[in-house]
Amino acid sequence: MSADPKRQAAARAVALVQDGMRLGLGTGSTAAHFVDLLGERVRAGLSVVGVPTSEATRAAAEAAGIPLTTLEETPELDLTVDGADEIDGRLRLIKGGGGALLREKIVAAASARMVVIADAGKRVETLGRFPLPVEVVPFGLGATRRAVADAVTAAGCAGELTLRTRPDGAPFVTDGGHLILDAHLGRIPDPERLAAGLAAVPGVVEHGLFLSLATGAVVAGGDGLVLLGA
Ligand code: ABF
Repeated sequence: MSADPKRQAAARAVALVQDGMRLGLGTGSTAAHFVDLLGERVRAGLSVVGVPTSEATRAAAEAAGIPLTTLEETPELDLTVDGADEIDGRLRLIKGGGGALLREKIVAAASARMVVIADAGKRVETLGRFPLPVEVVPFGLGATRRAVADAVTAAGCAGELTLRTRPDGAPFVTDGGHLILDAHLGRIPDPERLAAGLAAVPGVVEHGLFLSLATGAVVAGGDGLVLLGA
């Protein structure tokens, strides 16, 4: 077996895939291993269809020979396999470091099961060390930013909001044409409260707290493969 924990986790998740499944295909370097390994099984005769969560994953899945569909054609999925930036002991996640959180959340919510694949470094006691992405529409950015800051404070958190930029300094624009505010909070004592507060802000399209969405996780690293609910 591969020594790379991300690939180990992906390989374990590929074993959960059964013939005929409708799959959500995640984004990021761990999910890329899953797409690669799933492609091997498809080329060996496995029949599945997948909905990609980003243009990057669409390209990788097409290159791997995985048949693709859309949520218009296939609104209910059996299983989504995706990475995460943080995962706590209750399978609550921070996602969106790669900027694909909106499609990732839509696809996860359309899936009967969502299995997270990650290396052990992603496990945390308390969410929040990783900056929480908040996807916003460009219109009204200043006002939305103030409202997001108020929601953060009301949820008992503190920290800076930064507009995500590309390496050339231009604003990072998501696949949906939106911007991302990263909330550097350190710790999020009540993720449900913060999620509700952010969702109530006009101009916020989505945020990176994935709560009650993951049904299982495969975490690879120090202790070997650890399955949480998967
Ligand atoms: C996606 O990719 C994101 O939600 C998350 O931000 C990131 C994890 O990337 P990696 O697997 O490369 O650490 O799953």
